[in-house]
Amino acid sequence: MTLKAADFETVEVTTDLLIIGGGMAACGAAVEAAYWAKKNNLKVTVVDKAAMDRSGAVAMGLSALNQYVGMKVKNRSPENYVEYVRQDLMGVSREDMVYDIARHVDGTVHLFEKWGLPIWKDEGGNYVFEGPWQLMINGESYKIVIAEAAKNAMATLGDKGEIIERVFITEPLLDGDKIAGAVGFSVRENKFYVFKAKAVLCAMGGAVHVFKPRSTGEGFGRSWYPPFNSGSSCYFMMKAGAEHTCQEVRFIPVRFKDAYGPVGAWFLLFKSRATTALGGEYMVENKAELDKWAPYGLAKPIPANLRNWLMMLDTREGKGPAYMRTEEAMKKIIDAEPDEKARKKRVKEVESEAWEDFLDMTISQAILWAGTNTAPEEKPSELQACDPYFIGSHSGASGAWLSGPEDLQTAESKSDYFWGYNRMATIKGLFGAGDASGASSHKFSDGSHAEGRIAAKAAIAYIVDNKTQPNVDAAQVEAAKQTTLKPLDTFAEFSGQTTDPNVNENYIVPEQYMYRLQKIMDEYAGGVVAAFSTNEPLMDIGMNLLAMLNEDAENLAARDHHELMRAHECRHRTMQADTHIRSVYHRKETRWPGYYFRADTPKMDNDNWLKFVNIKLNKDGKFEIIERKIHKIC
Ligand code: SFD
Ligand code: AMP
Repeated sequence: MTLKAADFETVEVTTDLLIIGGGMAACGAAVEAAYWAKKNNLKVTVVDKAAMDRSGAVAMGLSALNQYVGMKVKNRSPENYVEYVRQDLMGVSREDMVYDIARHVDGTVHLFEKWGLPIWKDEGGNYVFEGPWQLMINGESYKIVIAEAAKNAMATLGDKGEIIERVFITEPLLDGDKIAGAVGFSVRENKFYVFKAKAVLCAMGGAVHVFKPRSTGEGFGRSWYPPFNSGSSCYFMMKAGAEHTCQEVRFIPVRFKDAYGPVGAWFLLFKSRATTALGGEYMVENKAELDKWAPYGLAKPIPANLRNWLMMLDTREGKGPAYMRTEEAMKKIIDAEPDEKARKKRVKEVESEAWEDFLDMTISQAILWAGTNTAPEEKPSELQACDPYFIGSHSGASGAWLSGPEDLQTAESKSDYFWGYNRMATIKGLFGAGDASGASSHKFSDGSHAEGRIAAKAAIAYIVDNKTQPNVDAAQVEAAKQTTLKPLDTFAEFSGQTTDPNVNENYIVPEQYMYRLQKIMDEYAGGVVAAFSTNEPLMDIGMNLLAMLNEDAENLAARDHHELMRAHECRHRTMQADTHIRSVYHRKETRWPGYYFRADTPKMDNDNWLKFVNIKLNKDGKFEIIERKIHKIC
């Protein structure tokens, strides 16, 4: 029996605060919302497309907490962190939001430890820093620890605390200029969900597979960013009409080739060098290039995108492959020991730390090392720039344009950066955190959790001030149901017409749709095949092809629950693609050359472009670009 829309029953959930997503930001939001909701007798509902224990980017675990300001142990201040982020993002960041997270993140880390997350300690009982801002952890079960705390907090609300897993959110619901809820469907049961809420906190992560990944065929799905984050934050908030920022600032990590193992521990903890086969140490040999990107290229630490760029210059010239010189770094660490006994002990320690770094976070990299007979103490490993991702919480910056905290505004910034509730979007009652929140990079896993807490506290305050449940128009729900379930009916109606159900003139299956999207982005928006380079004529073609792809999105078909999810992931990714290419198009300069290079405007232009490029989707379906000022707050 083919599954049809009519097979689905409608389940209605009415709540006060709806938290969408079950990742780091959502778990932080749940903890904080539970506390404030209990005080105010409010209901909180969390909905995740997967199971919170292992959902989102931290599913496999992580090996570091990448944001620890160390206000007490290092005597640093949030200002220091703002300076770091300003530098890394080439001057473009919402300093009020970065500061806000930085002042709260240490407390979040201490909570994680209390909840049971093992953070490395040295013999004196002090945290082991990986680099200046990063703490090493035994993080295989990181996400389970964080999800458990979120669930425990939600349980304190009794029947006013509800967690619904395996429900994929497809569309927002609105009441005029206010958010009113969301709709979605169960990926396991024949249930269409209508959530009605006074406030919605969006934390559905970033996006991968918008661009063609390097790993295809048998390796498909193996990318640095997890395949299940598919642009839902961007789609949901754009469709709600919320303004977005930095959608051009995608992230390209340099990683161990093919399995995407992390490099932070190698560069920062083990002090490894990276070299290219014919070019030498690119950070040294290509140093003169940094002058072109002054002042950011000349200050320390050198921004992530410029580190990429110096490597790319070599690989573009055919001097690759690039290598992480693991053998050299390990030898240096071991040789530094005073005698043979100490050296023997140190060898064992370094070997186990190196393998654990992968086993904690990217198990497949350890498997690849084993499968290719790679002993890191004997030979170097290849490094490569990944395909582009959207992850505003890391070293990218894409996300929604949100209100910042009132107390951190200057006389100049207040009118641009503050409109009532911290982390509220330009749509009333809609909040964002983590990857969903833009221009506040380098918050990573623990900063995203802290930001989730900040946003949830403000969302509850908003609900306390705005007690009336928004109206949800039945026609709007019906239209959203139709959009959500239509791919099932399309498949049911037409699939019998061809011998191969994947090929049909009446529909497109999600897998083929995704390949088309990725080909467009790869070739016209500066993906791997284009060596991360694009220009206006290329983007003109790309945008035209995207418009046609958008037309075909109406004809996506799905044969079961899983494929229905895939169909909506495709629609969500397309919104991410659209906002990205339009933002790159508008910014007529190259500011982050190691993320993308505009060959027609190859230089950074601080006089004209040291500002935010924002984008929103108007009710008539047209995109609007808005330029916004950058304010220094410290
Ligand atoms: O160093 C829907 N990150 C690292 N952070 C660190 O602090 N330390 C590290 O060691 C890190 N490394 C790392 C990292 C990321 C990745 C991919 C790798 C390695 C391989 C960054 C953090 O992971 C990242 O900053 C946070 O996870 C961001 O948090 P958040 O909450 O914004 O996103 P999420 O955790 O991915 O959660 C998303 C949730 O949304 C759900 N979801 N739910 C309902 N409906 C839909 N339509 C949905 N779409 C998505 C997801 O299921 C999930 O629950 S290092 O190597 O870089
Ligand atoms: P990664 O494993 O590459 O995600 O890195 C973890 C953290 O270390 C992030 O905060 C990175 O920005 C930082 N990092 C990684 N490599 C370097 C480097 N070579 N120099 C400075 N910071 C780095």
